[in-house]
Amino acid sequence: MKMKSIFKFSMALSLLAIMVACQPKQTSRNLGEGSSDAASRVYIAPGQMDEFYAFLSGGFSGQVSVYGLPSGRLMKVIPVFSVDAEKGYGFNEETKPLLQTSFGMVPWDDAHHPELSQTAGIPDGRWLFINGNNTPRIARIDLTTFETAEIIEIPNSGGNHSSPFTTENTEYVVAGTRFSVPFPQKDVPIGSFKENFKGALSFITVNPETGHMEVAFQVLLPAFSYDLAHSGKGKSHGWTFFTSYNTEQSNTLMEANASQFDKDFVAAVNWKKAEEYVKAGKAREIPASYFHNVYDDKTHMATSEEKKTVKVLIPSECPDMVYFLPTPKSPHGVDVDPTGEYIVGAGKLSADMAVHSFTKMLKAIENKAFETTIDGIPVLKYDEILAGMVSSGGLGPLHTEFDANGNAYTTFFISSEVVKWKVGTWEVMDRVPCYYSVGHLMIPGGDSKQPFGKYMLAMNKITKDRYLPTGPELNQSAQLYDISGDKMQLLLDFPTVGEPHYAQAIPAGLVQPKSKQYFSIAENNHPHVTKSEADSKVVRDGNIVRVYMTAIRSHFAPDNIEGIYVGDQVYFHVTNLEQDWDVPHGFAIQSSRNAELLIMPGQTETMFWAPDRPGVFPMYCTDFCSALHQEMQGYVRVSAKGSNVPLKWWVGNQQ
Ligand code: RUQ
Ligand code: CUA
Repeated sequence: MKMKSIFKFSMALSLLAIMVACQPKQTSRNLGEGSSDAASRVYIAPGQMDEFYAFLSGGFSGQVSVYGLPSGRLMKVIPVFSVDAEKGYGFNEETKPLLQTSFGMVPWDDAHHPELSQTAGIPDGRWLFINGNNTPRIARIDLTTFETAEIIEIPNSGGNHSSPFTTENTEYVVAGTRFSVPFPQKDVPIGSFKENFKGALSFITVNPETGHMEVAFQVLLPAFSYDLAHSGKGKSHGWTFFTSYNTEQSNTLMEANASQFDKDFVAAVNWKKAEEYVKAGKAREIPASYFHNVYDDKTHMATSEEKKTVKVLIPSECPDMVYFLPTPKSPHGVDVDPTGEYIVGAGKLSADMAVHSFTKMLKAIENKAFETTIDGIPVLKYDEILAGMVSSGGLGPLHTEFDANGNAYTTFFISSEVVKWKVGTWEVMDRVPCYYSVGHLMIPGGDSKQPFGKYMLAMNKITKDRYLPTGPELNQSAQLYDISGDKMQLLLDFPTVGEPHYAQAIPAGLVQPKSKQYFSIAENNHPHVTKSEADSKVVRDGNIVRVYMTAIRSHFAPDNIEGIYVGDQVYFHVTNLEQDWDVPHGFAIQSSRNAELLIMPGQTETMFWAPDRPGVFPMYCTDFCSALHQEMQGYVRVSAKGSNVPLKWWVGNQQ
């Protein structure tokens, strides 16, 4: 490592420490004039609704939370990669398969980047995708139900961070490995990093009708760390850009060793070209093991399928498919402006931000303006592709989003601020502080062809002194700014669920009309559905007992069961017979080592119960559903193994 860069790097680190330690105390008191005006602009009167749905990732919570903007009101936490006892997600038999992976059932992940599906480059309100980092996966959430509908595992990856950024018509969502890993995964010395490790960039197709995902192909790149991505749009449609760091290819003490080179790369992948190569049979079919899990709204069940191969393209065998764009210095975010012309690489260890021109990039490719070639991938000449530099005076640029008026907004982690600058002239227009140490920011539609603008949400890593203290653990925070004028104005700040790395927002009108109110009982194809109370029953097959139960305000049928023995494996298949909005029923039984069930109207859910001692165990509805909710209860009698209490069930006097 050059002395100069060590110095710069440790300067940045100590600056960060000072900034975090000495942040000025900012309270609503010194927001000064305009603060009451700010309050009125985020105030949604009782009975009124928000203008935008905002989807914030939960980071290490593994979930997505849904907020209304501008109010900042939390409306729902959608369980995605982590089990959620509140909703029975990952505990009931129907959703367990969603969390299956090649490593078995994984009950947690680290979810970073929500990404809305797009049509013609504009968010369309159909689906929300999000990446799982630790066990590389992409999930698809259905925005009619606000539930996780599908999860696909990504093979040959470690730390799926540069994901799931969509292409213009959601042809693909992408996945890039943050941690390069042996390809294929095997037992090799860590020191053989350069020979044995690779970085896979994956392109996952999305079926335009069903949304179903499939790993179409992977592009095998050198073992760098692929950090973030964005797909081209308009003129750059057909390309996806991935940032990389650790082009030094180090495998230890990365904070210093991966910060040596002045420039790392943005990898530009021409996926239309890649498609041609796949069609022409250039892809190698490589053995792999990864899971594809799909939830079906008609059977109300998820199923899991193991996939066994993946198509891999090697750049040295596929010319003109990948280029490296030199970008200073350990870039984090890569963001493409609404026209598709400018590619902003935020070098988190560099003071100025390099903006590349797509037009110049094409010209450099045509003129073969290459600095060198790495593993068959041409490195374009930096000066030939550079559109301009943003000299912001900020430190530690991370992410950029755009408004509809040709402005860009970049977060600076170290100097803890958002800087607004003009696309094309690169001049700085405005800057506002964030409390504290902002990571991502989000403008509704701000990574699309048509930003909806109006608000900017900064998501901050450090909350110290912003809220009443809650012990050592403080929530991360989001801050909402009005960006409709020349100057940004802080309107609101609110704590978040988990650590929101990124968010997306969409006008409510694109989602709200399609929101499902209940599931049709007539169309319920669950294999263990009970469509009417008269059909409720208990069936024994050896030591497996299936309870076909119904729930309706305000009783279960059956609500009394006898003839269950210690050692039985009991499945409660509970169907909620309600056909009305907002009438879920819950189900819980004492001694179950599970969560509750929370069954939507028209849905069937299953709880597994293994009674381990004789007794009479109460069961009840956990969701306040009517004036007689408290009466929605019953009993299950459990007898010693081998006793001869007959199997019986009833509700009311039908015993
Ligand atoms: S990250 S703060 Cu997207 Cu996970 Cu940049
Ligand atoms: Cu059903 Cu409470």
